[in-house]
Amino acid sequence: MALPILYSYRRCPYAMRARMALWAAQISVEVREVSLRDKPAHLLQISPKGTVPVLQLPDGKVLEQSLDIMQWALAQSDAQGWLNADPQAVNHLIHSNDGAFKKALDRYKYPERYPEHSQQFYREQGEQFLQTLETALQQHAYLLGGSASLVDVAIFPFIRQFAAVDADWFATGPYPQLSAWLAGWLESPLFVEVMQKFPAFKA
Ligand SMILES: N[C@@H](CCC(=O)N[C@@H](CS)C(=O)NCC(=O)O)C(=O)O
Repeated sequence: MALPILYSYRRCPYAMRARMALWAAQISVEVREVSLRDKPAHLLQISPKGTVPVLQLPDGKVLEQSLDIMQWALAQSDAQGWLNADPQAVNHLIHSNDGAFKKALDRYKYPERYPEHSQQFYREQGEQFLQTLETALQQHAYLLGGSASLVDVAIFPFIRQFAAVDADWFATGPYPQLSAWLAGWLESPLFVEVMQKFPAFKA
């Protein structure tokens, strides 16, 4: 039987969250690792917006948002209970992550592209979200309680990027719980598995 096709890019945080959910649900997919500079015609045909991840199901249905792919995968199988979290709280945190935090992250990573402000300014903007997460993690081991949920998986790839801009600063900063939470995800067998290198897709 044909497998779902996943257009992915290894280092993309949106693609990471989608792969994490697909792997956690033990759904086999054909991974098509793309070059963002040379997107395959089939990807653009099924999803003209041209972002990854995109999942095409065997019946032809196309999921072109990472969160939709996560939700779909976990609806098939959710052995770890990642969907057992208050949907409103989930949406609120993911909205903050994908919105204001991602914007600050892009500017902190590439300050030369956004010369209106200093890198320090952009870092401080991102830190508002880091502080929210740190406070949550002081209360419980995961963002919304004592066990992991969709929201942890959806957010940690972005915190990974933020932390990596200046690893010394992050490691020694006022975010000990967040650092430990991030380290836990980075060391998890699931993350290691989804970060394996896939051969570049050739149409
Ligand atoms: N809202 C989308 C965002 C996906 C996204 O922006 N992916 C980036 C890579 S990390 C992308 O494909 N950018 C298009 C490009 O760089 O040409 C989702 O959640 O899937």
